[in-house]
Amino acid sequence: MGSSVSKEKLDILSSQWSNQTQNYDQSYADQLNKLSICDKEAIIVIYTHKTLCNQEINDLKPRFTGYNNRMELLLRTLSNLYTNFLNKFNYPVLILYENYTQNDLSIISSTFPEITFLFEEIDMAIPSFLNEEEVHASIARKPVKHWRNLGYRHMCRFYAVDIFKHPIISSYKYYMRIDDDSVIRTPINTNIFKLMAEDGIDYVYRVRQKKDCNVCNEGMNEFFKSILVDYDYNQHLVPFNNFHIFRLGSIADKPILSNTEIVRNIYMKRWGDAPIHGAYIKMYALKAISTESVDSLSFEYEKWGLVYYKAFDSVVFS
Ligand SMILES: Nc1nc2c(ncn2[C@@H]2O[C@H](COP(=O)(O)OP(=O)(O)O)[C@@H](O)[C@H]2O)c(=O)[nH]1
Ligand SMILES: [Mg+2]
Repeated sequence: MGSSVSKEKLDILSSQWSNQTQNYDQSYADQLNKLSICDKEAIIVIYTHKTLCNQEINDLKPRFTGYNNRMELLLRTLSNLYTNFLNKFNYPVLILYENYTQNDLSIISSTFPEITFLFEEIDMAIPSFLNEEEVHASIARKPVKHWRNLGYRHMCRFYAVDIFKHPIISSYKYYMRIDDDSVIRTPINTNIFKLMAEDGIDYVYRVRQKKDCNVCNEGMNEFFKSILVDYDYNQHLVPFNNFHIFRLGSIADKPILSNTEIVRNIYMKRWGDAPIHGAYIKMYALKAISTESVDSLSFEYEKWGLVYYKAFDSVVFS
């Protein structure tokens, strides 16, 4: 285990961060002190909520059939993550959660005693520079079925902006996102983070999206064009990023992260974090690689893709 974080340092970090979004309590400080933070290489991040997998969701996502709620999906995700990656490469897992009880968290940590967990309750609000009623009215419009809800917008904002200022995550060199419905199906025998360091890779994503929804991302092309003349949303990479790895040093100090238009449009126009990541990659010429699908396996694709992780010899879906 590494050295503990001083209370003073934690207070500074916490006050900075709670100005942004989150509040920390003492139990968080205690957990943090238990985390081995000696090795600042990488942390795994899972943003989750414990909603029910009801019939409607099962119809939309048949792979959820048999699961009662997303905590059950999360346990499956953790099981695969441990068996196929963490048991060889022991990185901490930060779970940002909503609607889980303390008992749920105990079940999660006792089911996986080998995993070093940090739990943090999500406490996001609509930013004060936005009009709450307008945000709710925009969400209620629902012009497409995947317009989603407020919680989904908080999640997009987290991955598009807030994550890079998170006091714990930002102290690591890399973070890996994996969703509660993502499954690593076969062993990853390579230390992905070391491989990225060796090859100077800034961003690893699941697979390229042909295009994202234009209804959701209204105005995004014009916005990024006003910053970057040759930006073209329809041309450049939009990654499926429900599994991705970011080298934090490649993005965390960039001025774009302070541009409130991004946050405004996530709430008002349902801009997605994936095309926003694509724009960052383009703007800052980040070296991004896909764990790209192999064409001959394309018959295995589900709606969102069963993806063969060529580079890491693994299969993930989410
Ligand atoms: N806390 C919280 N997490 C959410 C919410 N909506 C989605 N997520 C999480 O964000 C990730 C992506 O959501 P998902 O519903 O799988 O979206 P999709 O893969 O884009 O269809 C998952 O890990 C979800 O648990 C929400 O309202 N609250
Ligand atoms: Mg998903």
